[in-house]
Amino acid sequence: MSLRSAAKQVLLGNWTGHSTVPSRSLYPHQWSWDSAFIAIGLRHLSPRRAQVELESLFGSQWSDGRIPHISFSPAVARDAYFPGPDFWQATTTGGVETSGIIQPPVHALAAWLTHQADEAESVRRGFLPRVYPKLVAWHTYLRTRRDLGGRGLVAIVHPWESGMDNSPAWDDALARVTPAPLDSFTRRDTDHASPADRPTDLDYGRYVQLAATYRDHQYDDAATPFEFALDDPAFNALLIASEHALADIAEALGLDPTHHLKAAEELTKALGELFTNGLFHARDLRASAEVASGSAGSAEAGAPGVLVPAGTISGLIPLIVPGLPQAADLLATARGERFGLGQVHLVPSYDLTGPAFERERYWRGPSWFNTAWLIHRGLTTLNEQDQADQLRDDLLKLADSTDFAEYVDPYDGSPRGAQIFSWTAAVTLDLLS
Ligand code: 9YW
Repeated sequence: MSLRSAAKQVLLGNWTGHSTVPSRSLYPHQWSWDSAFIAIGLRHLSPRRAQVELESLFGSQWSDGRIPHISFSPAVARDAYFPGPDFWQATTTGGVETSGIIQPPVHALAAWLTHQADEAESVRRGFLPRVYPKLVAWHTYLRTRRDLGGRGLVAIVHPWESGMDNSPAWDDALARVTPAPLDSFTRRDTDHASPADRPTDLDYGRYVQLAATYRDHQYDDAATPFEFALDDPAFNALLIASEHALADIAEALGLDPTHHLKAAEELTKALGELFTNGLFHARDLRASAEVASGSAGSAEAGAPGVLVPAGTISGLIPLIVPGLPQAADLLATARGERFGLGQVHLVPSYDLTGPAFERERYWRGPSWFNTAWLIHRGLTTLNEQDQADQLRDDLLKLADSTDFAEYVDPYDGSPRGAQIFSWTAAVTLDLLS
C-alpha cells in the first residue's frame, strides 16, 4: 500500500463521524491541538471533513472564549480516559462535556490552511464567516485572561496546556506542587502504552493536583491561586502564527486585518524577552529570585519571572513566526549538538546534551511528528529548502517504518508510545501533497 493510502486509512479509521480521535486506544476523545493538525492533513482528503473537524471542536468552546483541551465523546465509557468528564466537571452551555484547561492555539492557522485547500467549497459552506468570530473570541480569551505575568505573553497554568506534558522545562515549577495521593486516582494511559514511554506516577499526581485546584475555583483565571504559571515559547509562537492567519482570514472576508497584525507584532516583541543563549526559554512566573541561581538568564530587573534553563523543542518552534528577528541564531542552535537537526531523526523534544535527556520517555527526548512539521514549516518560510526537504524525507520514512507512531527514538527512529496515531498520519499527508 502507498504511504498516502496508509495515512488515509489511519485518518478514516480514527474518524468518529464528526471528529477524529488522536488514537483509538490511548486517547478516545477529541483533543484540541490534535484536531488542528488533523484538519491540516484531512484537507487533502476532504476539505469538507477538515472543516467539520474544526467546527466540531469549536462546538465545545466556552462562553469566555476558551477552547478546552478535550471535548469528551458521550459515546465513550466515562472511565475510558483519566482524567475524564467526572473529574473535570465542566459542561458548556451547549451541553458538551469538556476539560477546563487549554492547548496551543494552532486553530486559526489550521482554519486558514483548510480554507485554502478548496476555496470554492469553503465559500459555499460559509466556513470562514462562521469560524472567524470564534477564533477571535479564543485569541481574546488568551490575550486578556491569560497574560498572568503582565508582559504581553500568554501563560499556561498546567503542563498539559503546553501539549508537552512532562517536558523538563516544567520540572522545577512542578517540584513546588504537592502531588495528589497516588491512591486517589487511577491512570488509564499505562493500560495502553509502556510505562517507560510515559510520564511517571509522581508527575501524574502533580498534574491531578493542579487541575483539581483550577476546577475547585470554577476555572476562574482571576480567582485561582495558580501554583504553576509559565510563559511558554511554543504556545506564544503558535498564537503569533495564528494571528497572522487571522489577518489573512479577515482580509478574505473583506475586514480590516490591522489589529491582528498589530497583535502579532506585539506578541513577537514580547516573545523576544524569552530569548537567551540562542534559544527561547519558558519563563516561570512563580519562581522567586533565589531559585533563579541556575536560570538561563535573568529577566529584566523588576520583571516577574525567571527563565527556565532547560532547552526544549518549544524554544525552537518560534522558527514558524514570520519575520522572527532571532531566526538566524535559532537556526544555528537547531543545527548544533543540542538538537542535531539533520543528524538525528526529526527534532528531539529536549536538548540531547541536557541532564534530563531520556531517549524513550515522551517529551523528555523523543522526536514528535507534529513538532517536526512545525519546524519544517519554519524552514520553508526561511527559504532553507534543502534542510526542509531533508526533514520532510525523514518524516515520511519514519511515518512509514513506524506505522504512524506517536513519537520516535531520535537516535534509531524506533516507534514509541502509541501507533496508528492521527496527527502523524495528518502531517504525513500534508507533506506528501
Ligand atoms: C496525555 C493527545 C494528547 C496531545 C498531547 C500529548 C498527550 C495527553 O496526548 O497528552 O494523556 O498525556 O502530550 O500533546 O495533545 O494526542
